[in-house]
Amino acid sequence: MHRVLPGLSDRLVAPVALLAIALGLAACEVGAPAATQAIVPGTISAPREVNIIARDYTYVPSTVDLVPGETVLLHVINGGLVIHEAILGDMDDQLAWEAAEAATVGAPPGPTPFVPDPPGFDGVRVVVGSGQRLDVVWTVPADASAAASGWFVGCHIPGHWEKGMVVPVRFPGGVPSPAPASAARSGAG
Ligand SMILES: [Cu+2]
Repeated sequence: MHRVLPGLSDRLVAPVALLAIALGLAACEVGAPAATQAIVPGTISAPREVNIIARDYTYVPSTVDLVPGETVLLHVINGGLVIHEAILGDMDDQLAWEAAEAATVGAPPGPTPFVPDPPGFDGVRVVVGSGQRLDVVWTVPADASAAASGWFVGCHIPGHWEKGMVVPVRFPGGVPSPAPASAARSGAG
């Protein structure tokens, strides 16, 4: 479940803009992701803030850390020039959304047509226009790390997944989910 918090937007735009710039600069550096501090899992009364910045056509950060069962306050920011979305879910969810949104190809310009959640979807979907930011409170499913295919943040606006607009989710103590191509091979388990 999730809810949108439009009231926070004005106060936090400046700090988030600075963060976006900082993250954008960091993304230009070559090498492995920097070690991160231990995560204090968020709770319903004190959600942990998580920034996801969409660009044309990828995300910052390049790996999103989540703790199963924690409640997070997602700040999804679109720093790109076209509409994007952040769908957090396992690979089955990603492929279901890819199929569902393929039906919107050829729609007239304007807001993305309504697409219902695919059956069994327990992730979250946040659609953000260029320059827009949405804040969403969402609880990570407690069994998320059990998904054999791994979890990802992906965009299924038609054509964007093909451009590689997907980054892995990493759960504590684990390694990032394998890239989609290799995820398809590691079905055992
Ligand atoms: Cu996109």
